[in-house]
This record gives sequence, C-alpha cells and structure tokens, in this order.
Amino acid sequence: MRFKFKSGRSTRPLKGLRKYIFIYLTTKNLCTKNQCDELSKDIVLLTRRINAKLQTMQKYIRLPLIIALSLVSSAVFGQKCGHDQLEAEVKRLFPAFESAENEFIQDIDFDEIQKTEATVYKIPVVVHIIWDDNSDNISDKQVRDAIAVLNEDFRRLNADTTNTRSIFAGVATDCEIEFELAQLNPQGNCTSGITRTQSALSTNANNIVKNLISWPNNKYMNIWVVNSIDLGSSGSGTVLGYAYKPIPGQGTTFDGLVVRHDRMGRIGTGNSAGRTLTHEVGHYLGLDHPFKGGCFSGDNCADTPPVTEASFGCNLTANTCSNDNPDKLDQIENYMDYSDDNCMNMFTQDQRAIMRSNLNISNRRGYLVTPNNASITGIAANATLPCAPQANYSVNQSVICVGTTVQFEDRSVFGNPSSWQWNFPGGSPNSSTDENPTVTYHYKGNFNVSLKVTNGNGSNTLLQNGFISVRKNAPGLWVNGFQSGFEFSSIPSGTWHVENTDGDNIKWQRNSFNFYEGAYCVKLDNYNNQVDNSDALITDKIYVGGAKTMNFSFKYAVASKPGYAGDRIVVSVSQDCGASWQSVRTLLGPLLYATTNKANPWNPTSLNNWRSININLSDYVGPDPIMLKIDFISGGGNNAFLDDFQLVTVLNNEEISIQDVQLVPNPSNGIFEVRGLPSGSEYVIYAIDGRKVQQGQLNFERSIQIESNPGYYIFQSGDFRKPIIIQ
Ligand SMILES: [Ca+2]
Ligand SMILES: [Ca+2]
Ligand SMILES: [Ca+2]
Ligand SMILES: [Ca+2]
Ligand SMILES: [Zn+2]
Repeated sequence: MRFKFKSGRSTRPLKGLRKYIFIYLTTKNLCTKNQCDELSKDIVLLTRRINAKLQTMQKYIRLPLIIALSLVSSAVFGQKCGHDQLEAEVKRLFPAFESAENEFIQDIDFDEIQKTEATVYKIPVVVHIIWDDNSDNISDKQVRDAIAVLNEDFRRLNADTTNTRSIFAGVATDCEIEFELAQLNPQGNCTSGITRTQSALSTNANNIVKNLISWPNNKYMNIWVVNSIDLGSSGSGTVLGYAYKPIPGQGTTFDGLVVRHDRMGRIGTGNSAGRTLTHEVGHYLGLDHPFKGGCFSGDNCADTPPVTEASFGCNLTANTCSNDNPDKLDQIENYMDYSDDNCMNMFTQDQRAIMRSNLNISNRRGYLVTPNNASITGIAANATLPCAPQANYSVNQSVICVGTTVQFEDRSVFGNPSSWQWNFPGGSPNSSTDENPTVTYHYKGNFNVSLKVTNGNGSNTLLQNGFISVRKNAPGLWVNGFQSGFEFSSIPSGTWHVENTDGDNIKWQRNSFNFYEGAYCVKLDNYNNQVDNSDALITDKIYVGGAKTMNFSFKYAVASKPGYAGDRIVVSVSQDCGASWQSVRTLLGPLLYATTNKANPWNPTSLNNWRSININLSDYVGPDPIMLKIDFISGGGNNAFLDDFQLVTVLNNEEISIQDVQLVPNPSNGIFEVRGLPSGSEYVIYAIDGRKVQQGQLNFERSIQIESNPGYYIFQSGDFRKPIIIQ
C-alpha cells in the first residue's frame, strides 16, 4: 500500500488507508457497508494513536521486537538481507530519519516521474575487496561482472525480462540508472575502481570493515566485499548483504553496501545470478522490501502488491494479501523481495520514481550523479585522466568463416585514449583509427591484431598473434573423425586456434615435456594466471555428415594450488562456424584435478597424473561441420596440460569406419599400406596446406608410395581422411 501524499491533497492518505480497511472488512462479511465505513474510520484513528505511542516506546520495544522477528525468520528460511534490522538502528541514531523519509516520499509525484525522462543517471562506484584468505580475494573480472549485472537489471536489459508475468509487465520498467567503476580516486589519481585490503574482519563482517577503507560517500557508492556477514543479532541466519537507505546529508561513515564475495556477479566465486547486489543497491537508492510491515503497510509503491512476509523460492501462485484491489498475486519477480535470484527480474515504475527522486535531491544521493562529480571520479565521457592508457580490446567472435565481419571493441584501461591505431593484417580494412572498428576477413588463416592507444600522458600497444582465425566455408581438413596429439606442428595451426581473450601473455602453448603420448602436448601456465581468465583451444571445422554416432575424448592433467581449487574446463561445440557455442561438459573439482594443493609450479610426472574424458556427441551429427572448443577458466590453481584428442565416429554406411582403416607404418619413409579399404579405391594425398600432391587408385597390394619431402600429409579416400607422416 502506498500513501500518495501531496501538498493540497492531504486527505488522500487517510482515504487510502480507510479504503483498504473498508475493502478488507467488507470482503470478510463482518459488517454492513455503512457499519464497515464507520469501523474503518475508527480503525484508522486507532492506528494513528498506536503508531504515535509506539514512536515513543520504540527505543525499548521495537528493536528487540525486530531482532526477535529476524531470529525467527532466519531460523526458518535463512535471512537474505540485513536492511530492516539496520534501519531500526538508523532510526535510533537519527531520530529525524523517519520523518524526513516520510516527507521525502510525500513529495514524490509518482505519476509525473514515472514517465521515461531519457535522462540516464550514472553512479560512480568503488569496490573495496576486504579479503581474509585467498578464496575470497575475487578477481577484477568478477567485480566487473557484478557491475554488469547492475547495469542489466537497472536498465531492464536483463536476459530474463520475458519471465515477468503479464499482470506485472505493464509496471516493470527501465530505471535509467547505470553504474561505472570510478577511474579517479579521492586523491585524483587513476584507479581501476577496485581496492584490496587483507583483514580477518572480512569473516563475520559488520560495519567495522568500513573503518579499513572508505571513499567519500557523497562522491562514490562504496561497496565492501567480504567473506561473510554477522550483524550480531541475526543468529545463525545467513545475511548475504546489507545497505543503508539515503540518510539526508550523508554524514555517516557507514553509508554504502556490504556484500558477500560469493554473491558478487555470476563468475569466479559467484554462485548466483548476482541479484543480491541489485537488491542492496535498491535499498541504497531508497527502496523498502515490498513485504515491509505486512499486508497493511508496505513499501510506498502502489504497483508492488502487498505481501505479508518475505517470499522465498519461486512460488508463482502465491497471494499472501487479499486487501489489494484488484487483488493481485504477490510480485515475486521484484528484486526487492527475497525470491530466488533466477525468479526475480524487475523493478516497478514507483520504485523507479523513489530511486530517481533520491538521485534528484543533492543531500540524499543527488551529488553522486552531478556532472561535477563525474569529472571528479573520472567517469565523465572524454574525461582527461592523468595517466597513459593501457591497451586492451575484445572482439565479438574470434573464430569465423571466410567473409565474416567482426566488431572490435577498445577495452583499454586507466587513462582514456585520445587516439587509436589498429592494424588488421589480412582484414579489410587492414588498419583503422576508429575507437571500435568493424573488419571483414576474406581469406582463411590466422591473423594478428594490434592496437596502439595514445593520450597526452603516453601510449601503449597490444599485439596479439593469431588473434583472429578464419576458416574456409567448405568443410575443413577433417572428415568423419579428428585426431590431434600436437605431434606435427606448433599451435596455432590449421587444426588449432588458440584463444586468449584476456590479451595477457598466458595462453595454451605446445610443450615438448610432460606429454601423455608421442613427444608433445599443450600446456597452460595457469600457475601464474589470473583468476577468471579464460584460455581456449578451438579445432578446425570437422565434417561429420557421414557419422551415425560420435564420441569425443581427450587426456588432461591439472593440479590445484593451496587455497585455489576453482579451475574448470568447459567443452563446447559449434555448428555455425563459431557464431554460437553449446556447452557439453564441465570438468571441475575432483573430476578435474589429478592432484591438489601443489604450492610450486606443477608438471605431470607420470601417466598416472593424466585423466581421460569421453563425451558422447552423437546429438551433433548433421550436415553442418562442427568445431570443438576446450576452454580453461582459471580458478588461480596450478598448471594444466592437454593431449591426445580424438573424435571417433561410427559411419552410417558401416563399410568404412575410421577405426577400421589403418595406414601402416605411420610414420614411414614414404611407402604405406592401406588396410581396411578395398583395392581400386580412389585416393588423394594432400599437403598440410591443402595442396593436392598425388592421386590414384589403390593397387592390389593396397600400397602407396608418396614421392614428396618429409612432412605431414593427409590421405583421403571418399569420406575417410587420415594424417600421415613421412620421415
Ligand atoms: Ca506495495
Ligand atoms: Ca494480493
Ligand atoms: Ca601428444
Ligand atoms: Ca590468457
Ligand atoms: Zn533487503
């Protein structure tokens, strides 16, 4: 229930409350219409007297009462947010808080401000990571992902808006509020907007962590990320985060948000959809829980139906209050309730009105979003920052087919570049001075990309070799099968693309030690890697149209480091030349690690250190060639090794299966016997670059002599292909 107070219409709230009580009484058949009307008037008067009485008694009664209630709720459900508990504390510390809050709400013209103003407010953010052991020292990338969740949810760009039920779709809205990590610290120096402090206060944290580090809270939205939270009186319930509503003047040292590290973002240690932060920022911008005070009180928002108590899980039929008119279901989609993360997906127009009103008033949250503060915190577009840029970039798709156009994006950090010099050998155009250019690739191959960014303080260049891999539109080298043990050439190669999305120096590399088979494998220097960095190997296109079933297998050797055991391997398949990927298997924890807690750089020393995985890919048999991706997402553990990739198919015609055909010996001096194919079969020998070097029909002995230099070749007969080596 919302009271729409407005000057000159001061009788409205009474009418509203009276109306609700009247409707409640009449639906219960407790009185005639006239009696109910009289009764509702008396109840309203009585309510006001009780409220006044409670105000004077609150010091003695309300706080213990709230603590008792929170104990009950946490014992039953596990508490999610410490806001209500702390608001009682705020009211005690600031006796004027509640009346100022009421006045503020009364002054909001909900009908007017609901209209989209097309003014996007941008809030500068600083994230203080207060970490205890290594496991809670989350990566910059995870922090950026958490900010990305905020920007999606507050702009209604979240992927799950379609889950908003039609009864609420009309009030769900884009709040036009965005968040950006600060680029200048309070001293005016360049910053990533992320600070790190080691402290045992991170475990069972409370407001005391804010004494460790805090930036002026009128200029920055401070987020403290901690290991766990204990607000003293919350019993054994789990508080995931808490935040304070705007306190006029912001004269407090504790203003801001505290969130557990595992509720920040969706990657790294994040184990949710990241909505705890969305919820807490809602409080920070002035929102209450829709269930505040039960059916007959509420959050001052008419478009969030009353809810009797916090909603848990995702109960789509819940309707805990029937005093609303019309009687709507509980809005469990609302970010400000306690539903599961993947159940919530909306703010309402009235919530938007409250948050934006707080950003309109300078002594509440208004100063945060002034142009002056955008300059001070360095988030203003084209801000002049006192340091050189550090080049980085990303592309929407790094493995493409011939003729594809890709979008590059400047991701440089620290000082904002004033100019960009891109080079795209093999691309069209082959250079650009745009910030975010598009480039088309017309020829197959692996192509380098470099970007030099410059401003008045200096310049920086990032060159990445083989950054873009362009595949032929026709099926690749491999037909109805695939084998690679990295024996024949280094990577990247025609067979393998090396994806290094973070642009650092750590990527999959061929390694002549510690292999599983042959004389080579590939290694990722994960010991020195950053948490959440992703490094992948991607195969060439493999034609699988003749297959009936197929099975993909490889060997892997990975160890963890003390305190870091969150690495994982994700295997995915693409049927559209890398435009989209379906994940088919994730390897982590005991499934991943050959050995754990290795403090020094680790290498497999025996075959026992290697593990094997088999994945049935029969669902991906079809006319479209597939590509396979093996992505290693670092949890900061120890080194990782891969070898002996095999895609084994059973063919439809049952005459020739890749397992039945053998070329012996292999390697050889150039003379092979082809076992498993009938004499008379036509064959072609290709060089590794695709050049045809020989063709003919198998003779009676089914032997072939290849008159070419030593090297790596492909034998093809019909749909069957196999690599051969001449020594
Ligand atoms: Ca409401
Ligand atoms: Ca209802
Ligand atoms: Ca090998
Ligand atoms: Ca890397
Ligand atoms: Zn809350």
